Amino acid sequence: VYRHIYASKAKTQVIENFTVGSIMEKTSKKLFIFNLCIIFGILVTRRCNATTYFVGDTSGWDISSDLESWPLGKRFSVGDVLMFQYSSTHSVYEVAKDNFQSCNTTDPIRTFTNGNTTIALSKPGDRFFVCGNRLHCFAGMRLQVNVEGNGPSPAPVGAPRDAPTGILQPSSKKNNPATGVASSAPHIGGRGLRGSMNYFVYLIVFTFPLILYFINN
Ligand SMILES: [Cu+2]
Repeated sequence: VYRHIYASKAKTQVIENFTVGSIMEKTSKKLFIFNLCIIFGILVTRRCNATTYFVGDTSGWDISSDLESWPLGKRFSVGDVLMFQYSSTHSVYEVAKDNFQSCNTTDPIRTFTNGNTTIALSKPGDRFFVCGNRLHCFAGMRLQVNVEGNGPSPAPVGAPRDAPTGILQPSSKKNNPATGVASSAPHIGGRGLRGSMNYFVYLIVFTFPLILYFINN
Protein backbone atom coordinates (compact mmCIF):
# COMPACT_ATOMS: atom_id res chain seq x y z
CA VAL A 1 0.00 0.00 0.00
CA TYR A 2 2.77 2.42 0.96
CA ARG A 3 4.66 1.62 -2.17
CA HIS A 4 1.58 2.33 -4.19
CA ILE A 5 1.14 5.73 -2.51
CA TYR A 6 4.79 6.54 -3.08
CA ALA A 7 4.48 5.61 -6.70
CA SER A 8 1.43 7.74 -7.27
CA LYS A 9 3.06 10.62 -5.36
CA ALA A 10 6.10 10.41 -7.57
CA LYS A 11 3.86 10.33 -10.61
CA THR A 12 1.95 13.43 -9.55
CA GLN A 13 5.26 15.11 -8.74
CA VAL A 14 6.45 14.49 -12.27
CA ILE A 15 3.15 15.72 -13.71
CA GLU A 16 3.30 18.78 -11.47
CA ASN A 17 6.83 19.56 -12.48
CA PHE A 18 5.95 19.18 -16.10
CA THR A 19 2.87 21.42 -15.96
CA VAL A 20 4.54 23.98 -13.72
CA GLY A 21 7.42 24.12 -16.14
CA SER A 22 5.23 24.71 -19.16
CA ILE A 23 3.15 27.27 -17.26
CA MET A 24 6.35 29.09 -16.30
CA GLU A 25 7.37 29.13 -19.91
CA LYS A 26 3.96 30.36 -20.95
CA THR A 27 3.82 33.06 -18.30
CA SER A 28 7.22 34.41 -19.21
CA LYS A 29 6.08 34.60 -22.81
CA LYS A 30 2.87 36.22 -21.67
CA LEU A 31 4.79 38.62 -19.49
CA PHE A 32 7.07 39.54 -22.35
CA ILE A 33 4.15 40.25 -24.67
CA PHE A 34 2.33 42.06 -21.90
CA ASN A 35 5.32 44.32 -21.34
CA LEU A 36 5.61 44.91 -25.07
CA CYS A 37 1.96 45.91 -25.21
CA ILE A 38 2.40 48.25 -22.25
CA ILE A 39 5.37 49.95 -23.87
CA PHE A 40 3.48 50.19 -27.17
CA GLY A 41 0.43 51.51 -25.33
CA ILE A 42 2.42 54.17 -23.53
CA LEU A 43 4.03 55.27 -26.79
CA VAL A 44 0.70 55.44 -28.61
CA THR A 45 -1.14 57.22 -25.81
CA ARG A 46 1.75 59.67 -25.36
CA ARG A 47 1.51 60.56 -29.02
CA CYS A 48 -2.27 60.72 -29.20
CA ASN A 49 -3.03 62.03 -25.78
CA ALA A 50 -2.33 65.74 -25.96
CA THR A 51 -5.07 67.68 -27.67
CA THR A 52 -4.86 71.42 -28.13
CA TYR A 53 -8.23 73.09 -27.81
CA PHE A 54 -8.77 76.55 -29.23
CA VAL A 55 -11.10 78.19 -26.76
CA GLY A 56 -14.17 79.50 -28.59
CA ASP A 57 -13.01 77.88 -31.82
CA THR A 58 -12.84 80.43 -34.65
CA SER A 59 -14.19 83.28 -32.52
CA GLY A 60 -11.53 82.74 -29.93
CA TRP A 61 -11.64 84.05 -26.39
CA ASP A 62 -14.10 86.78 -27.21
CA ILE A 63 -17.32 88.31 -26.04
CA SER A 64 -18.98 87.04 -29.22
CA SER A 65 -18.12 83.42 -28.45
CA ASP A 66 -20.60 81.09 -26.86
CA LEU A 67 -18.18 79.92 -24.21
CA GLU A 68 -20.87 78.35 -22.09
CA SER A 69 -21.64 75.70 -24.68
CA TRP A 70 -18.15 75.47 -26.16
CA PRO A 71 -16.91 72.84 -23.65
CA LEU A 72 -20.03 70.69 -24.10
CA GLY A 73 -19.28 67.42 -25.84
CA LYS A 74 -15.55 67.83 -25.36
CA ARG A 75 -13.46 65.65 -23.12
CA PHE A 76 -10.57 67.40 -21.50
CA SER A 77 -7.89 65.06 -20.28
CA VAL A 78 -4.73 65.55 -18.31
CA GLY A 79 -2.07 66.58 -20.81
CA ASP A 80 -4.43 68.55 -23.04
CA VAL A 81 -3.86 72.22 -23.68
CA LEU A 82 -6.20 75.20 -23.85
CA MET A 83 -5.29 78.01 -26.24
CA PHE A 84 -6.79 81.40 -25.54
CA GLN A 85 -6.51 83.87 -28.40
CA TYR A 86 -7.84 87.34 -27.71
CA SER A 87 -7.49 91.02 -28.46
CA SER A 88 -5.86 93.52 -26.13
CA THR A 89 -9.22 94.51 -24.65
CA HIS A 90 -9.45 91.08 -23.06
CA SER A 91 -7.42 88.96 -20.71
CA VAL A 92 -7.48 85.52 -19.13
CA TYR A 93 -7.83 85.21 -15.38
CA GLU A 94 -7.84 81.82 -13.79
CA VAL A 95 -10.05 82.04 -10.74
CA ALA A 96 -11.58 79.90 -8.01
CA LYS A 97 -15.08 78.50 -8.41
CA ASP A 98 -16.72 81.12 -6.17
CA ASN A 99 -15.07 83.95 -8.06
CA PHE A 100 -16.06 82.35 -11.34
CA GLN A 101 -19.70 82.31 -10.35
CA SER A 102 -19.68 85.91 -9.14
CA CYS A 103 -17.32 87.17 -11.86
CA ASN A 104 -15.01 88.41 -9.14
CA THR A 105 -11.76 89.38 -10.84
CA THR A 106 -10.06 90.89 -7.80
CA ASP A 107 -8.57 87.65 -6.50
CA PRO A 108 -7.32 85.65 -9.48
CA ILE A 109 -5.06 82.62 -9.23
CA ARG A 110 -3.20 83.54 -12.42
CA THR A 111 -3.55 86.29 -14.98
CA PHE A 112 -2.58 86.50 -18.64
CA THR A 113 -2.79 89.50 -20.93
CA ASN A 114 -0.50 88.76 -23.86
CA GLY A 115 -3.27 87.82 -26.30
CA ASN A 116 -2.09 84.28 -26.83
CA THR A 117 -2.27 82.17 -23.72
CA THR A 118 -1.55 78.48 -23.46
CA ILE A 119 -2.91 76.70 -20.42
CA ALA A 120 -1.77 73.15 -19.76
CA LEU A 121 -4.37 70.96 -18.12
CA SER A 122 -1.91 69.20 -15.91
CA LYS A 123 -4.19 67.68 -13.30
CA PRO A 124 -7.75 66.41 -13.08
CA GLY A 125 -10.51 68.60 -11.71
CA ASP A 126 -12.41 71.77 -12.56
CA ARG A 127 -10.68 74.86 -13.92
CA PHE A 128 -12.29 78.26 -14.09
CA PHE A 129 -11.36 81.12 -16.39
CA VAL A 130 -12.85 84.59 -16.76
CA CYS A 131 -11.99 87.74 -18.65
CA GLY A 132 -10.30 90.27 -16.43
CA ASN A 133 -12.90 92.77 -17.51
CA ARG A 134 -15.74 92.02 -15.15
CA LEU A 135 -18.41 93.27 -17.53
CA HIS A 136 -17.15 90.88 -20.19
CA CYS A 137 -17.35 88.06 -17.67
CA PHE A 138 -20.93 88.97 -16.87
CA ALA A 139 -21.66 89.00 -20.60
CA GLY A 140 -20.46 85.43 -20.90
CA MET A 141 -16.71 85.64 -21.27
CA ARG A 142 -15.92 82.87 -18.89
CA LEU A 143 -15.09 79.23 -19.16
CA GLN A 144 -15.43 76.23 -16.92
CA VAL A 145 -13.55 73.11 -17.87
CA ASN A 146 -13.63 69.71 -16.24
CA VAL A 147 -10.35 67.89 -16.67
CA GLU A 148 -10.56 64.13 -16.52
CA GLY A 149 -7.84 62.00 -15.10
CA ASN A 150 -6.20 59.24 -17.06
CA GLY A 151 -8.25 56.61 -15.30
CA PRO A 152 -11.96 55.97 -15.74
CA SER A 153 -13.71 59.30 -16.13
CA PRO A 154 -15.24 60.43 -12.85
CA ALA A 155 -17.74 62.91 -14.30
CA PRO A 156 -19.94 62.43 -17.34
CA VAL A 157 -19.40 64.89 -20.15
CA GLY A 158 -22.04 67.54 -20.45
CA ALA A 159 -23.13 67.04 -16.90
CA PRO A 160 -25.31 69.82 -15.58
CA ARG A 161 -23.11 72.61 -14.36
CA ASP A 162 -23.84 74.75 -11.37
CA ALA A 163 -25.96 77.52 -12.73
CA PRO A 164 -24.73 80.86 -11.44
CA THR A 165 -27.62 82.68 -9.83
CA GLY A 166 -28.46 86.34 -9.89
CA ILE A 167 -26.10 87.39 -12.64
CA LEU A 168 -26.46 88.35 -16.22
CA GLN A 169 -26.67 85.43 -18.56
CA PRO A 170 -25.63 85.71 -22.19
CA SER A 171 -29.03 85.73 -23.84
CA SER A 172 -28.75 84.42 -27.36
CA LYS A 173 -25.14 84.48 -28.28
CA LYS A 174 -24.25 82.24 -31.14
CA ASN A 175 -20.86 81.18 -32.19
CA ASN A 176 -20.67 82.86 -35.56
CA PRO A 177 -17.44 82.15 -37.37
CA ALA A 178 -18.28 84.73 -40.05
CA THR A 179 -18.23 87.64 -37.64
CA GLY A 180 -15.53 86.23 -35.42
CA VAL A 181 -11.89 87.05 -35.51
CA ALA A 182 -10.19 85.26 -38.36
CA SER A 183 -8.43 82.40 -36.73
CA SER A 184 -4.97 81.99 -38.08
CA ALA A 185 -4.25 78.81 -36.24
CA PRO A 186 -5.83 75.55 -37.31
CA HIS A 187 -6.95 72.90 -34.93
CA ILE A 188 -4.13 70.65 -33.92
CA GLY A 189 -6.29 67.93 -32.50
CA GLY A 190 -9.67 67.26 -34.06
CA ARG A 191 -10.24 64.60 -31.45
CA GLY A 192 -12.53 66.49 -29.14
CA LEU A 193 -14.81 63.66 -28.17
CA ARG A 194 -12.34 60.91 -27.74
CA GLY A 195 -10.30 60.72 -24.62
CA SER A 196 -7.18 58.81 -23.91
CA MET A 197 -9.29 55.96 -22.55
CA ASN A 198 -10.74 55.34 -25.98
CA TYR A 199 -7.28 54.93 -27.42
CA PHE A 200 -6.41 52.50 -24.72
CA VAL A 201 -9.54 50.49 -25.48
CA TYR A 202 -8.75 50.51 -29.22
CA LEU A 203 -5.27 49.35 -28.41
CA ILE A 204 -6.49 46.45 -26.33
CA VAL A 205 -9.01 45.46 -29.00
CA PHE A 206 -6.40 45.49 -31.74
CA THR A 207 -3.61 43.83 -29.82
CA PHE A 208 -5.72 41.16 -28.18
CA PRO A 209 -5.83 38.81 -31.20
CA LEU A 210 -2.10 39.31 -31.59
CA ILE A 211 -1.51 38.38 -27.96
CA LEU A 212 -3.67 35.27 -28.34
CA TYR A 213 -1.75 34.30 -31.45
CA PHE A 214 1.58 34.59 -29.68
CA ILE A 215 0.40 32.72 -26.62
CA ASN A 216 -0.96 29.81 -28.67
CA ASN A 217 2.20 29.46 -30.74
CU1 LIG B 1 -12.88 90.64 -22.10
